[in-house]
Amino acid sequence: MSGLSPFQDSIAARLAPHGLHLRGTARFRQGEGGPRLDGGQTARSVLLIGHVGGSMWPAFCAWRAAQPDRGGDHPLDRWSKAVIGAIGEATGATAYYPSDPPYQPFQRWAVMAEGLRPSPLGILIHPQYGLWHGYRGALGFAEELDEGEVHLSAAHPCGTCRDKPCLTHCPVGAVAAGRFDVAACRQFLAADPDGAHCMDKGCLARGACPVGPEYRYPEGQLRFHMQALGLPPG
Ligand code: B12
Ligand code: SF4
Ligand code: SF4
Repeated sequence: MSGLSPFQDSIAARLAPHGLHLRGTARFRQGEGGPRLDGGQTARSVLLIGHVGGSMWPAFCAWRAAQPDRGGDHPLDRWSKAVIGAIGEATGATAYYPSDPPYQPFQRWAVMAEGLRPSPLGILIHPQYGLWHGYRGALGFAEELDEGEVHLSAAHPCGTCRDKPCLTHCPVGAVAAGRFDVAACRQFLAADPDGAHCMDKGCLARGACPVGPEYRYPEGQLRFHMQALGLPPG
């Protein structure tokens, strides 16, 4: 992103040592459904924060190794809150996190802020990073902040992807356009504890996508996300 205000640049600079990126700014007009701020007002701007490829993995692993309990049951959420929460406090923003219920519409915000579109798998595809990116938090402000330049004039990659290998590589057919059979996926993951398939190598459907191979997550990160997906609901 560029064309940012010095304020947004300063937030990007505080995120950089943690391998996190300022992904974009979603702006809301009055009455347009921005999230609620801690003070009770409605946010006019939401800064979206995320990782691209394995960008946050070294900082997260270093933090985790230094925690007596290795970060507890949800270490990535805890790390995200430590990093983004501190920036929120310093800037007077309200912080939101993707895994905190009630779920905030992170994907809708990403569509607004980055112009992304959904892949057949449901997750948003980025023309450069492919399916290898995600969101770690967001900061809400009462002010209208600059939108910055959204560099997404590139065509939606799925529109020109003829064979759509993401739809044919799941060993149990858990993914189809517009549908994700989470029970079938979890059953398969649970029956594959030695990690011969997805647990070790990452979701085969996601891995079949040819966009952004250089952003593919490192092995440790792939395993970490798969273990989280394999947990029973609750
Ligand atoms: C609940 C949840 C799940 C559930 C159920 C997902 C589902 N399909 O219903 C489970 C546990 C199964 C799951 C799995 C995964 N998830 Co998930 N999940 C969420 C979570 C926490 C809430 C989603 C939600 O209900 N939002 C509330 C609604 C109101 O928000 P919204 O933005 O408006 O939601 C829109 C989209 O979700 C979209 N949508 C939802 N489902 C589908 C399905 C299709 C086919 C399409 C086209 C659109 C679509 O329509 C909604 C309405 O506009 C979000 C984080 C968040 N807060 O958004 C992550 C999130 C969506 N998940 C994410 C990811 C990466 C995954 C996994 C790949 C995880 C992994 N371990 O690798 C898998 C695979 C998902 C898949 N193939 O669909 C990322 C997506 C990033 C991206 N690039 O888009 C998010 C944003 C989390 C993050 N930290 O970045 N997830
Ligand atoms: S394999 Fe093709 S259709 Fe599937 S997510 Fe990648 S670009 Fe889109
Ligand atoms: S993790 Fe494996 S079983 Fe689950 S959707 Fe991906 S390819 Fe299918």
